[in-house]
Amino acid sequence: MLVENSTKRKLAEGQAVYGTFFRQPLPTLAEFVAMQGWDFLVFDGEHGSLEAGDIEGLARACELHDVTPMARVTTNTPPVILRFLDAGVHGVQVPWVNTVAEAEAVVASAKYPPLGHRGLAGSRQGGWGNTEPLADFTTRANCETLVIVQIETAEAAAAVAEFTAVDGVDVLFIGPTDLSASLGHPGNPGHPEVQEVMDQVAKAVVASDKTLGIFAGTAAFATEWYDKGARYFAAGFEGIVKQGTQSYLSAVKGA
Ligand code: 3PY
Ligand code: MG
Repeated sequence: MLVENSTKRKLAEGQAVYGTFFRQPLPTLAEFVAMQGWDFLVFDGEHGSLEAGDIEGLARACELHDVTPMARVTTNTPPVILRFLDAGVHGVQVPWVNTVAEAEAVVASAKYPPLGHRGLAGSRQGGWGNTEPLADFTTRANCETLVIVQIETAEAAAAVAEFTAVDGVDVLFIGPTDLSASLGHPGNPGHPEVQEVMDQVAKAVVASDKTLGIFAGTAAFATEWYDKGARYFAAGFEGIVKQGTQSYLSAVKGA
């Protein structure tokens, strides 16, 4: 149930927030992960097999520990965004948003009138109308829902200044991996040309009233991008497990 979006509040207070993508349909594991101190988990429908039906238990696991449940949806279409939100996530992260019109479409799908045209019904996100009238919930949801668009193509990066003017978008999130492919260096986000485009995107976003987000698989990368102004960081769960495992095993077995 969406009462307060603690990640959105922390961002408004100027805090940095850290989360991890999660793509297993396993609420108990999500609960364990939520207890590790993350600010949010992003349930990944894009690079994972999670469906809206998996979200209810996963979101509940987060809510037990005041961790914000988010979803990365498969596609930028109203019914898809609606089903993930209704199931109980507190915000959506939408991949492959390449034009301003597509960014506006994300907002339209994620917000109720008068800000958008999200379909309205009693849903898990709104407590099925048990705790407040639906009319009040629509106002709350319009304030609390976190809207994130991913900038991960050359086309999107070139349009970043226009993206920063789209009302209702909270975070512009750089996807370094897809961006590397789009710029002709697939799998090499460290390539100077990719870095240069990422830096241009960062400057435009930091100069605006939007939050800069980025995929940050390591603490070192997150720290580097904190210094560039990013405040919303999402890691990959498998990468985090790998780093913890390798750190343990190299300590006990030697490098
Ligand atoms: C990318 O790097 O392409 C991403 O989508 C990261 O989440
Ligand atoms: Mg991507």
